[in-house]
Amino acid sequence: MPKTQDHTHTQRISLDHDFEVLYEKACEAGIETAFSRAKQTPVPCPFGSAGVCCRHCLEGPCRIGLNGKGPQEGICGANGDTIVARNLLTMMIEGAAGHAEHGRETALALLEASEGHSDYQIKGVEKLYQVAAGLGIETNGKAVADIGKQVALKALEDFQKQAGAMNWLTLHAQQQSIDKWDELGITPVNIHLEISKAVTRTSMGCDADPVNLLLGCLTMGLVDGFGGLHLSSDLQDILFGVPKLVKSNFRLGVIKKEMVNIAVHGHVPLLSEKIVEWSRKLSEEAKAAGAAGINVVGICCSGNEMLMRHGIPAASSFSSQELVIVTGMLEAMIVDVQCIMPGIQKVAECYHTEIITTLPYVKIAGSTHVDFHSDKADKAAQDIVRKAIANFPKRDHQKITSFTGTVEAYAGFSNEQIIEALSALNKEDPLKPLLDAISSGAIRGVAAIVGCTNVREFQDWGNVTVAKELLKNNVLVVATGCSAHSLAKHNLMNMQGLEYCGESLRGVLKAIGQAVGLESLPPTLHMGSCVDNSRPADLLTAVANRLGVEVKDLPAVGSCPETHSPKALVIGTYFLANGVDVHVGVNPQVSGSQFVTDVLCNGAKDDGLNLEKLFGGKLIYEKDPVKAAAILLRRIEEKRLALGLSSKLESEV
Ligand code: BF8
Ligand code: SF4
Repeated sequence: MPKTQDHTHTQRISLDHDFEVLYEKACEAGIETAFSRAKQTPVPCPFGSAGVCCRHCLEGPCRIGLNGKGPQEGICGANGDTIVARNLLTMMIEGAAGHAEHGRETALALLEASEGHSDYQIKGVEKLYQVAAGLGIETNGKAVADIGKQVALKALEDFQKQAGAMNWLTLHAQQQSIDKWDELGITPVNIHLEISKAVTRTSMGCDADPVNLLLGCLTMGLVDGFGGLHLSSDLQDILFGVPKLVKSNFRLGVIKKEMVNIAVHGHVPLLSEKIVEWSRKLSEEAKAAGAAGINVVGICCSGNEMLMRHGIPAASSFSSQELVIVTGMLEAMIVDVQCIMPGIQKVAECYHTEIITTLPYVKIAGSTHVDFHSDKADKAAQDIVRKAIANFPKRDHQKITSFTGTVEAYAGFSNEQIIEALSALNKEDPLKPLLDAISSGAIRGVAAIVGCTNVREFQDWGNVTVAKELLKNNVLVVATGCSAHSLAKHNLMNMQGLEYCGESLRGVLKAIGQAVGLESLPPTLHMGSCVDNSRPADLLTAVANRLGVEVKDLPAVGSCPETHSPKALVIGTYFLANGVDVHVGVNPQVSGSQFVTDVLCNGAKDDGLNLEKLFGGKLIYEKDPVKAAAILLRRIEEKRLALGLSSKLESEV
């Protein structure tokens, strides 16, 4: 295992050996993948990396000279601070828009299901009542469909209201936070309005105040958190049910040689839910084609969604998505939106794999397109599954590489599931056992390891290393997104991984697990996809409310060691606006402005705007996962000390 992320001296691309085998196979066959393309451009552009390249008008592109050398202003007079802050906001907009669109599609699907002209039904009735109550919707004597419609309309209102705060923000945020956001003028009114305003302010000749632009970033963080994450998770739970504890498998052995293999890839579970359903219903047709049945596997966050609710096994996180095709055993890869590499099509053309896009605004040249709408979802899913079955006989058996190894993993840790498990220890006050463990120091704090894998990083290494360091030091770790794939593949979501936990954490995990009939809870808890970062946020809010403090006061941190997507940056900004420290392991592209770096990263100072002073947490950029974990552990101990809990820093005071 390498000690650092430097893998340039070797062909190594992943801690997961199976992908290294496939990468070698692809290289030998002359098939290009993101990993080989990354090696062809080993050094990213230094100006883009520092965030000082501006393309906001046709005077440019302009770039600010690095280290004070060369031009320090663009042609219009925008300086480095403005350009860096503006570029950061542009990334935030991109991330928030993706999540907001996810939320809007889900809201429309709930509306159509409630009105009875859709192929979906409401499965999470209890969650529907809970969300309706939170929104102040009268439920007495009303039919489920009626309540569903009211909830969907409230969600859609968050895309159009012109005054007040977003419904989903008041539904989930602590009042103290809302007061702070109001005072700063950053509380979002409606999702589309804020995105449109932010696009306007980043365009040439508009907002040129780096402070104001950074406040705009925080608004985008709130849009993302409430309008993207919370709204999507809530409505998905209402439509498809709240995730419960499931056991499944990770790694490439989940792809079965004798089966028709279908990968679901992307994010919005509307599509993948139907693919899973119809794969089960059409298994006889697969048998008639000579296969043993149909096997659905997950990639990226669609994989997480299907794992959480159906126990569907997971084949790959983001960075190795193309290599799944190189197994030669994938009949179809069905994609919807976000984090889908265009490169999958060229790789698929070397095999019998059919790439099927499903959204009118996300197509890939050369791939098959099947339009997917909630009122014709069954028909589209049947068509897609039948295309996969038809591809099974087209396999080239010379090109197959199969794997047998899988790793067992537990998932399905919604807050409802966590509370249910804790209730087995204390029915009246389920959070108490968790709070007691934190107060006593048996659990030092809580960390959410979230986000991506990144082609330029040694896959899984950062995610797994940060997790192991935190576990060893008795921090409770929850995970979402592609980082959850990393942790699961390396035994951190099954009982084998308990050996990485410190003794007191292991004791708590065992006590809770045994109360619900398991040997233990797994070392890290899989809470879902990236939009499900709403779940750790809700958990922290529940703990803070129960303790009578603010989320910012809790010994809690977020970490995204292998950051790839602007979505991860904007999720991080949502947590920063709530006062939670956020670590990124990949350059956030702000180093071209000392001012922006200071505001985001440099701790509470006496003068000027500063994230930590305003909200209570800061951005931590550290590439080395061991050092990053040490910084996070110290932040946890600082917050324990401030809360009056036992702290390892007491002797320093
Ligand atoms: O939304 S973790 S690489 S797949 S951005 Fe993308 Fe990052 Fe994976 Fe899911 Ni999230
Ligand atoms: Fe250059 Fe200003 Fe145009 Fe950006 S907006 S490209 S800095 S002139």
